[in-house]
Amino acid sequence: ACGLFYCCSMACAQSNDNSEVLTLHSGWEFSQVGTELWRTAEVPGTVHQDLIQHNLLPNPFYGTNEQKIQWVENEDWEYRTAFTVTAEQLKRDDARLTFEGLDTYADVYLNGALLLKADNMFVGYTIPVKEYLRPGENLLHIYFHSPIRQTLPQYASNGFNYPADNDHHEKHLSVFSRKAPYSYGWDWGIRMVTSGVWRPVTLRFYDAASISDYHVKQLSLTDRAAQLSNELEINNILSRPIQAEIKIQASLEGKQASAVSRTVTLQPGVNRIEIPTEILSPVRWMPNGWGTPALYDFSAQIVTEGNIVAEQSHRIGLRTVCLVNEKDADGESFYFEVNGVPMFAKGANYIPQDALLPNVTAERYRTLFRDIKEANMNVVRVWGGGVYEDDRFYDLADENGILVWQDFMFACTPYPSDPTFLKRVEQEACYNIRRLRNHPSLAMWCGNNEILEALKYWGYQKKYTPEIYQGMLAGYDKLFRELLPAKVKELDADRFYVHSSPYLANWGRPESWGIGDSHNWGVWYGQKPFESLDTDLPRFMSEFGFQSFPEMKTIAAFASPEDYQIESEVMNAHQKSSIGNHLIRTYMERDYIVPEKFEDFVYVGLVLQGQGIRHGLEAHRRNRPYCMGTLYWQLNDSWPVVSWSGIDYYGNWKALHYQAKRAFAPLHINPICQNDTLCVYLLSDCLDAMEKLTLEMKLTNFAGKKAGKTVVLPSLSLPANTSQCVYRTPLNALFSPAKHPLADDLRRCFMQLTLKDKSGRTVAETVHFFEKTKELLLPETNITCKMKQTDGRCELTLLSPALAKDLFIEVPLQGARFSDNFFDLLPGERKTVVITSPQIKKGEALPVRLRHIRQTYN
Ligand code: BMA
Repeated sequence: ACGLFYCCSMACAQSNDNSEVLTLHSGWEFSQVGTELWRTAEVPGTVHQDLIQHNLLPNPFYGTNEQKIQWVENEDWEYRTAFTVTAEQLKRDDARLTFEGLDTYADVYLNGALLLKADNMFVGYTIPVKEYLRPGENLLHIYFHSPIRQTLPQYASNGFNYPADNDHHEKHLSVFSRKAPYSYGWDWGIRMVTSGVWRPVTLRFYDAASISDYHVKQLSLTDRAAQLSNELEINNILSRPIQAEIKIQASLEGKQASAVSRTVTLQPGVNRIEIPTEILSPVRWMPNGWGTPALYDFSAQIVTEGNIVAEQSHRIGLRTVCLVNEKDADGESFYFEVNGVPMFAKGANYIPQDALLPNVTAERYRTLFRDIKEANMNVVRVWGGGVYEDDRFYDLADENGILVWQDFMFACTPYPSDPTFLKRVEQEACYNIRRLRNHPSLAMWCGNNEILEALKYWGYQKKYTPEIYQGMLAGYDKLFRELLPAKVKELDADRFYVHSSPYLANWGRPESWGIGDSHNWGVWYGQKPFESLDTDLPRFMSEFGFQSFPEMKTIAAFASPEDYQIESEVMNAHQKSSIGNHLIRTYMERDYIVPEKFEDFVYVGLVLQGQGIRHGLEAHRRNRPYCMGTLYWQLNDSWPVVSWSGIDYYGNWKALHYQAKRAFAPLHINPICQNDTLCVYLLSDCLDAMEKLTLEMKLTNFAGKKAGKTVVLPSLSLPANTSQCVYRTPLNALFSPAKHPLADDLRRCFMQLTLKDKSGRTVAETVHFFEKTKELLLPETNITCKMKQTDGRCELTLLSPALAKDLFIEVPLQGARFSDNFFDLLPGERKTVVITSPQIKKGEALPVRLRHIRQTYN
């Protein structure tokens, strides 16, 4: 069902065969159609990047420059390059040109011939070009039609405007194109409707046959053996049958695990071949927190007449992953079972890392996965308003044991469902399912983000005529209940598919909590308190979130001091949620004393977001197995902006990312006060039960004085993979109300909880406050800070005589990493923090600024 054209998964092949691959990334030029002016260009790239490079566009992220760059989307752009082909190369049996990504309406010409009219950014194209090539210089020329002008006639003949409200153009054209939705604007996104050759271009010369697809399918997995089927699609390009030997090898860390070979006759054209392999005593791929994500190196080779004519390889993880979605007494479950064990999913929703995708370097991908792993996450959701990510993304997910929830790229609006559109979607589904299905990290497919919810609850019934609305419903079924599941079934039958997230309905409807996954926007849009997360419990929270401003050094990257006001023009250009500032303030007033200074407001906002979301993450973990996962909105940013993210555009962790790391620790102590009772939960995501644990609970006042009896619970046992309440006490039994009124103690004391294993080693610790931060009688304090600095590293030793709450260590280096930050510096406790950054130099004192909550009262 998928034409060969679209389905070549060559992108992930690392070949040792005797083909020759030219990367066509040099000598490119671009021109605005109508100007005849050609300038140098970068490929892979976008027209925006090239214009910026030539100073024809200002930095789009700075100030209000977003407005100044909008003209680019209305223009057509041409790209061209010349490359040399030798007579020798032309003697090879075949040549294929591969575009891994063209954004979007691209007419491709080679030596005067039209090769391709591309119309889908999400599809890679491989085209046989031998007949078009000539010895010596060859000319490649691509004409990119404006994605705006290209779709205006569709808009005009459509008869209504789609409700794609994140699209910041009055005419919602985004829905007509298979192009990253977020690039048209989003409630955290700059509008940059790009054009360009956004992924690699290669030309491959080879003989006899090529592997157009290699799927390593896991048939069964036990501790004794893994049975696999190597499913190959081989294209014999000769006009006669050829004898070939197909060799399949698998190894683990260089040690051979299996090798089979088979002699076959390849008929001209496409041959489908299945070769079984068995791996004895398989080492399983384990998610982060559960062990090592073991990866076997698989390769398939075609050997004819003693030559390896084609080779493809994949890294394969042996594991079972299923999404258990079954009716039960509470409604319908929704959880991942990995290698037979229910896994509590901990993670976040991922959006593209840049408004200009080709700017994302390998280094940035690596750093992002380091961030994910260090925060004890085991799942990331690739949300449907961005792109099907680069191979590098999934490779890193495989290597780091991070399961991927993969949306198809549809979000927050109905889409067309005419035959042309459906055909494009079919091609894109085929291409991406085949590209991604070998990844052990790929855990599930999801049809779209929030479109079912939108159709039911976002008021379209009133906004549109019954005919249009019925058409939207029918279109939904065609796309998400028919086409996409059929493609998943055909090409990736073992993976779970759900047609939408959330599964059923929205946060306004409590009856939906018990069924499938939920997006809880009761906190934020619904203005419910963070504490509502304790009781508004879903089976799986796939989205909930809260905004913050990025820290000052990120604001300083796009604004100058005169813009440092919440509602300045520049700050507003970087706050895309119309109610965002109001909601941040409303929530801050509930829990904090709202500071007057802008810098302090930014800081307290970061603390607020981190504490609030942590409250939810803990509630979700505490309520397992009813609730079996929590993914907050959102992991990262695509430009410097006010948003729901836990990591800003420059890679700086906000308080939220540190709080997520704490709340997601494999072993975690979670104290919670409800109705004047303190309950202490122990949360474990460990695969082994623990015995003889000791929990110590110590009460101290903010000046460091003992404030009550230390409670010690010895000999605790904690089953594997569980949440358990181990201690419960009325608050007035904890303190000595005879000496002080309880209310006073609650405002000036905290509890330090420490969990030790049988050898006395601390395995978890946390600090608990009994009142909202604004009620606490926080002391003034002087923190001493000693610094030791070498190249790349600065070690701070901090000491404070009294509590410094939510201490934030700021340094002016983008992307600097902190061993810890946004923590409570406890009275009299020495704390060492290590800051790393290539920009730290021995002998150049690093300017460090410390902020804590009490300071913002002055
Ligand atoms: C969610 C997401 C995004 C959006 C976020 C905040 O539902 O799916 O569409 O950015 O809400 O509004």
